[in-house]
Amino acid sequence: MKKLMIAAVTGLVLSSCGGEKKTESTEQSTPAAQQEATQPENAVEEPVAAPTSQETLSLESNDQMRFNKEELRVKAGSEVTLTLTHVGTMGKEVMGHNFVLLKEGTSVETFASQAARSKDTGYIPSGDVVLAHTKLIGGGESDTITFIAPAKGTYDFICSFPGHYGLMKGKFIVE
Ligand SMILES: [Cu+2]
Repeated sequence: MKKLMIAAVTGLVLSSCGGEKKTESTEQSTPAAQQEATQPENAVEEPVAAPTSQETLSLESNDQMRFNKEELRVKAGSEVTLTLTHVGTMGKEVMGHNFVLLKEGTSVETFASQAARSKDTGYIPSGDVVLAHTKLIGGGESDTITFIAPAKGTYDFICSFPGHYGLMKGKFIVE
């Protein structure tokens, strides 16, 4: 098949006169390749809310009740994959951690006090102020979540285990 096509192209080139014609002839002799090239363009129009890019974030938490980052940055519209790791050894009953991303303008203090009363749901209270969260993990564990970055802005993230948000907090910046 390849040999046949090369022969066809060579034939066309030989029958034409200029070097410029060579590329033209190649294009004309491969209509199938051209059709394939147009297919991905059509497919792109279908998923309207497709993420514009991928972001991978990793965040550590420890037995000293700390995250290793106070700031996380992503691009608006990107699909974010975040992994929270507990690098300590203490169990989640005494030193449990999670990552909770809050809607812009949420009072961290008010949310944290609601969260502290929501032990049965991993300290995630019901309501609509949580944009994304991991599960509660103990030493040696990790949890990975994927979510679409919210609109441009600065958001608070905390660990909602009782008493942790004072130290375990940071800014999630979408730009
Ligand atoms: Cu914590």
